[in-house]
Amino acid sequence: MTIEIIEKVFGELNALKCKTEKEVEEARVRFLGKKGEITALFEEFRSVDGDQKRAFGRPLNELKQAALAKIEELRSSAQASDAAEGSGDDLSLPGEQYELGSRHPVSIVRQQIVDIFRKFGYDVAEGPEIEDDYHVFEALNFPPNHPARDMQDTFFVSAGHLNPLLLRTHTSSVQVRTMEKYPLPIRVICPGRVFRNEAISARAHCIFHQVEGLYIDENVTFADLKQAILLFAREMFGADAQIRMRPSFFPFTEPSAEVDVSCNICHGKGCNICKGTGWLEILGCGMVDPNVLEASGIDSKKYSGFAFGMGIERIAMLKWQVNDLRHYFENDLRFLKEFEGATEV
Ligand code: 2U9
Repeated sequence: MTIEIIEKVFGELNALKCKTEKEVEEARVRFLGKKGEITALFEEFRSVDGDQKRAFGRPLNELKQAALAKIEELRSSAQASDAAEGSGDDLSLPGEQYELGSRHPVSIVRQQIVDIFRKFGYDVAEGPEIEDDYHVFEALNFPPNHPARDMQDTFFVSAGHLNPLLLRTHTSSVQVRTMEKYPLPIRVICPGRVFRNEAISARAHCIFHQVEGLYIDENVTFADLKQAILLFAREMFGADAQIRMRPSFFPFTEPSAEVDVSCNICHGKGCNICKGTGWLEILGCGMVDPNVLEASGIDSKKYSGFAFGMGIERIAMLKWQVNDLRHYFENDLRFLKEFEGATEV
């Protein structure tokens, strides 16, 4: 054993470079393994004469400590660069295909209706789905014994007191809140989800969506209502759409009407969509009952207004000839995929 040999191994150790963890392990075996260079020097040290042991013992121990530290240092930098280079997966392989969703037909039609009325200058308002009796019935001129106030027709959240909480049966409550809060004139549409205690069938569901509108100002007349509905029908169903009005009744409007649009399939000739009549019912409307205006603190001698309401699912069924309302709630991808890209008015 000579000091030169120990220094030579020191030199090799200092010059050591490793890129991967595998190379570090090879280096460890080369220096410190069972047959490693440093292990061999320790073997040789055993047979060194007693008086020489002092001269070699210390540098040998320093060499071993330096080797352990160097290997540790190389190992952590190799680990870091392996991690940065990734898992070794082939990144050029094609990625997994994710199926893209598309907008639900109810959302598409809701947006179309909202866009049309925004163009006419209406603001959009939303309100709570859990409402109180006052905003759903009382302020809208429903008499105390009206059937809609019955458990058979309305889902109650809390009953047994004067103003029970319930799931709104129409979005008219949002217009009532708008009248309470904002100054006149008011021109607002209220899209939203509504709830009725009904048996589910092809033509009815216990949850559906509405858009309702309200316009209040001085000198608003039935002629304004008719024009607004005609312009809406033409935007929604095509420039050649015709409308007709039939007298109807709602507690909150007087006079009231139901509106039909000329059938967009047979153009009035009569087909199985319009059941041979040439007309399709699209909405209800009327002049806001003076009692409704007064309940929200509006002077019914000075102001008048019109209101309308429509079911979004119904409009979508007419637009796309869907024959069963239940399709809208079942999330069957075969149905939903038919509306991919159907976003234009
Ligand atoms: C206020 C005053 C009046 C909203 C109106 C209708 C007529 C109507 C139905 C259509 C089908 C509901 O979805 S449906 O079942 N709606 O026929 N809605 S007038 O009248 C209002 C609203 C708010 C303050």
